[in-house]
Amino acid sequence: MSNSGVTFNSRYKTFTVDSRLRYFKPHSSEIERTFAEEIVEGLDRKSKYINPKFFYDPAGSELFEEICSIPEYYLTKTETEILEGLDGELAGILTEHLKSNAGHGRDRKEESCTQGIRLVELGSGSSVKTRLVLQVLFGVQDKVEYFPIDISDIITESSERLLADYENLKITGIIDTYEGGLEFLRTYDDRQTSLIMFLGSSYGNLAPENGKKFLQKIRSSMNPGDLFLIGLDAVKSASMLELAYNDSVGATARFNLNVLSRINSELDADFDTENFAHRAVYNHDVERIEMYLESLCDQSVTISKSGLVLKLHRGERIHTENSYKYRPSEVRRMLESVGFEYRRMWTDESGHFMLVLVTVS
Ligand code: AVJ
Repeated sequence: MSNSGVTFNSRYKTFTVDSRLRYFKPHSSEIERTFAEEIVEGLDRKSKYINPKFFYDPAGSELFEEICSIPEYYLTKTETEILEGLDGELAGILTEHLKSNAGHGRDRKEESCTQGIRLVELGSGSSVKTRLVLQVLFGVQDKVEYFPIDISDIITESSERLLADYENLKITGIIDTYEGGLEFLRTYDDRQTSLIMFLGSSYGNLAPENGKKFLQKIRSSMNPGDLFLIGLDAVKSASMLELAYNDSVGATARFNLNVLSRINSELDADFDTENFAHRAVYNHDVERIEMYLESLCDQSVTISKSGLVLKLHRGERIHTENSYKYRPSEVRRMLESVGFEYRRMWTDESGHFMLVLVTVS
């Protein structure tokens, strides 16, 4: 992999692997400073928290993949099942959509409309789901350009595997936050129609006000004719939810604790993971799962690169994640309130999970 150093966007380094694969990544010092700063900000206060985006170092991403394969964690399975069932219908919508856009007289050049749709994915997710959507796209056009946006380097691995299986696929990976990646794409080019996907209920990490801001960010990064497909977990019984976040093989616990190991290695800290326990509880009032790391004793932890000595007493909790659940009736309103045009919602038979397609006109 060579660093061509080129760039139309100086925040990023470009890694060109070959004509079908390249990555953009912000200069590393920038990432590290942010991590150290955000960790102090979250821990040097009375109610302590760590942003869940920090779960996804290579080990954390692997643990998350493991979680996705556990039966109690019904989210991935259910969403995949919905995707499998909608291929014909989605292909129809995309074909229709391309036709009506071509005659719509928008800003883009006429010929570019025939280039079809590019796939932008927020979070590289499981490549099983990506493949299902790529399959639909290859059904309606010959070539596809895929832009995974992910905070973790893990996209480099899944990309190689995707390219091996799809000859007419080109991948431009953006290793950055979602906001950074969307910003990047705006300065990139806007000749193709984008299908932006945000699957797995990752949106559920955001509290309503931040979620709304984020949807606005997505909305404003889109051009007329672009599509947005979002996967959301539905409100359901507390027992089913709590089981999904307290799995029987302890993968979710390891995933939660791994963020401390990550802080240890990247910020020179001395967390002893044995001194913490994983907790996941459903909060009925705000309809979300809350995850914590609970201190099992009075202890003091040094985080050198953050310049912080952290004191925790027994039973004190660090809040590591919120995972909001949604009611079908509120989803449409939520999306329309930021200016999306609602197209279609798909759910599984039990209504455990939702996929929603919206557009921008
Ligand atoms: C990736 C944010 C959707 O909230 O269900 C899984 C992360 N945390 N198990 C979720 C997660 C614990 C997951 N999201």
